[in-house]
Amino acid sequence: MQDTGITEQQLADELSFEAFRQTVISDYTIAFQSRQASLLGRKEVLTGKAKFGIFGDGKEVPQVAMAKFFKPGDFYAGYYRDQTFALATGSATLGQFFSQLYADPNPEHDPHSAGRQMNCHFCTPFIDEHDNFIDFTKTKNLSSGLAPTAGHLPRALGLAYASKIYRHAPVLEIMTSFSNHGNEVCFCTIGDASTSEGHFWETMNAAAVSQVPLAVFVWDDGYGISVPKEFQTVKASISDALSGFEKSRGTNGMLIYKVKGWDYAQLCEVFEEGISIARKEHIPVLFHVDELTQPQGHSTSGSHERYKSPERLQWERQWDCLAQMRTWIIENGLASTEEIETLEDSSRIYVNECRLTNWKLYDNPIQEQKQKTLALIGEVVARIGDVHLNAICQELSDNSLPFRRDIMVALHRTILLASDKFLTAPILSYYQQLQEENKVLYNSKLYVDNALKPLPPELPVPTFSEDSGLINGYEILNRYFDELFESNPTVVAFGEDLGKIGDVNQGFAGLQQKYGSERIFDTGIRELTIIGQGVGMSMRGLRPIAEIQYLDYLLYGLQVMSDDAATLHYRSAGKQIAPLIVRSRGHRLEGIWHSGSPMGLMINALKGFHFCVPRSMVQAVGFYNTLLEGKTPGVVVECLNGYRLKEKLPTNLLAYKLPLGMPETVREGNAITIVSYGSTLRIVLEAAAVLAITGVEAEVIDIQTLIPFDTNHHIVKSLEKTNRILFVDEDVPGGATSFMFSEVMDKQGGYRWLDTSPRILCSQPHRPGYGSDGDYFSKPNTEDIVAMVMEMMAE
Ligand SMILES: Cc1ncc(C[n+]2csc(CCOP(=O)(O)OP(=O)(O)O)c2C)c(N)n1
Ligand SMILES: [Mg+2]
Repeated sequence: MQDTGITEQQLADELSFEAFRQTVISDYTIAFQSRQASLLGRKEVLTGKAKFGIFGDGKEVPQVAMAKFFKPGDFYAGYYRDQTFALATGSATLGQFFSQLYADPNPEHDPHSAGRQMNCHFCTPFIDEHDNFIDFTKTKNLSSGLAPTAGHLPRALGLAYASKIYRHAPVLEIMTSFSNHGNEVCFCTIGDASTSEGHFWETMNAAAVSQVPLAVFVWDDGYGISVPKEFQTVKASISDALSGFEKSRGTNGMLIYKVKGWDYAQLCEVFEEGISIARKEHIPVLFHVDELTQPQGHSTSGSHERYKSPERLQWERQWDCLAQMRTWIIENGLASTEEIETLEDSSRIYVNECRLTNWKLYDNPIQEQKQKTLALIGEVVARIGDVHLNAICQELSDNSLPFRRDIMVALHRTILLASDKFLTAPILSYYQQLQEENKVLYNSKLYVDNALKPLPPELPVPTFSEDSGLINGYEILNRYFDELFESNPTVVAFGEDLGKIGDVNQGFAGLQQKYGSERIFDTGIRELTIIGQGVGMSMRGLRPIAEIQYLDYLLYGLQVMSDDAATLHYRSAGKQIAPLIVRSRGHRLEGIWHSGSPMGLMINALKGFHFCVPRSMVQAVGFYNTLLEGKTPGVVVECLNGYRLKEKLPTNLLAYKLPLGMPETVREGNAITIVSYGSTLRIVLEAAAVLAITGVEAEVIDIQTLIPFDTNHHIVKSLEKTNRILFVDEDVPGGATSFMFSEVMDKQGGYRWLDTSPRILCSQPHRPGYGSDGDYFSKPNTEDIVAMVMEMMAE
């Protein structure tokens, strides 16, 4: 080495100082650009280019700090303030930020949601173009965000919990593209006010009990829209409120740090320590990031001057994290004021360029549609000179910021009003072309592609040997789960009383001892996070069976199923899946809260799920096999009163699969079609036997799945023969019977085959009274069915 008078140590120090300096400048640049994006974003809304905006201004500095410790393999579940984190981790670009703000439906422009989500809801691909999981260990993985506050916390628990399972279950060691020995942390963010939600507390408790690598960052800006934290959180401090959760020697619990959100150096130090412990030891950690601000207020929907005092506003200006970081950089000699100003000037230009570029990407295709539409309508006007058509043209021509819908309106009106069908033929064909295109843009990807197609009818069916004896329904499930856990290492099952005693009806009896408590385990009484746990785990390649002990308690978990799991594939425009299976038991048993059959509620809340309602445990096994073959989330409702009914044990428990959306005719007849499912189906069969004595042969159809519903229109074929139809179940009036009715009458055109008015028989509108008589007088029974059929036969 040439003698420069500088020692190697000095050189190394200088180099490392320079590297540090560069890192800080780079972080500041990202934070500054993010702020510019927020400022410009708000303007885009005010000038009408975007409908609504919610931004991460005031939260930039903790997010560049947090991003430093987010490694390939890690997962993120957060909320709408995290644009800086998304930019700093390379998960989003500024252009994409603007595309999402404009609701650009092109997935190349907004790969996070293809314009389906409000802005600042980020997501990275979890599956490839063939719907197979990617290698998660090589990428930084952002699970798709949600707008319902704290709605993502239960999923975050599951994403973190998967690390625990991957670390401890030896059978999963082969899953090397899913986990590196469970070293992945789930980073989860939440606003201070949203910690008031039960979701937060349930998740914190579950994480602290379970000891999973979950890192929760609370962005505390003192407000939830206008309501200050004094009204949100006990002692107005989430870290104080959680102090009892803190881990001490020999206990479980979590680490709790409190740190000021404008203190870049301190944030880096605290995050580094907490994350490394979470990663290594699987201890959850909470970072209470205090003293943050909201320079532009909550969203574009209002101004914070309405509820913040002048003193508070002044304080926010002074302690704005970006301003503080800037001062810190200059005071510590990391950059001069001039250097910072130069960087800021070029950043302003750059962000504005990104805005413009992505505005054009969004707007150009619509302008092209507008021009083409004007030309097409113009041709007709030139020929027939219609005043109404002229007005349509004028209106569209004057619209400088058209939406796709404005084009459709103009085309539709023209087709409707122009009398000459020959002249409007090109307009009609363009209209139909756009309809198809818009369907793909706005109505695709609710289900994983092809998953709604029923499986082919030549599927393996249950087979029985000569000596297949009759055993209890629960024993069939127990033998099935035994074989399943032996054959498929990715399956895990959990719920209340599911581990040690093997569930309240013994479906898992003895299996925890055999397959280990990493894969079959008890949880606390916390349905919301049982579901969330299933969602997060299934997103990471496991096949969780999340058990809700009784269907009546599904309501506790329904929000996560509906808002998160059911919307995931749609809202990520096909980039993510959550193929969890929710197992529960329902329909009639005893009393108000152990007899629930809220099928209508579920049908409406769970579009995006498959929903199976097997009449027996043999059928239930077939649906578990089918769901495990697919990639769509599913629910299986076993019959609560079916566990001790005797069924024949199939010899091919793992092999047979029941098709989805294919009803089965379980009794043939030509007098009337009776449609039902689940526990009520057995009562319908009893009624059919009674009716047969009177000479009325009823055809009984088990619909088997409510979603999808009778995709081949099997029911209407029966109606064509019988000309009478009755729908029976034990849901409340207006529930699943009404759904089945409308499917058959409306979608299948069943009204064409009716000789008498179609009927519905369901439960009373109240919950069932307790005991056998409570059941008899609250839900449809054999006599009710027979009486109604006789009435219909007499018409
Ligand atoms: C379940 C639910 N309730 C209400 C809202 C409306 N809302 C959106 S954000 C918000 C305030 C959230 O405040 P905080 O958690 O402190 O986050 P911040 O916006 O301050 O970062 C409210 C009430 C919602 N999105 N979801
Ligand atoms: Mg807040």
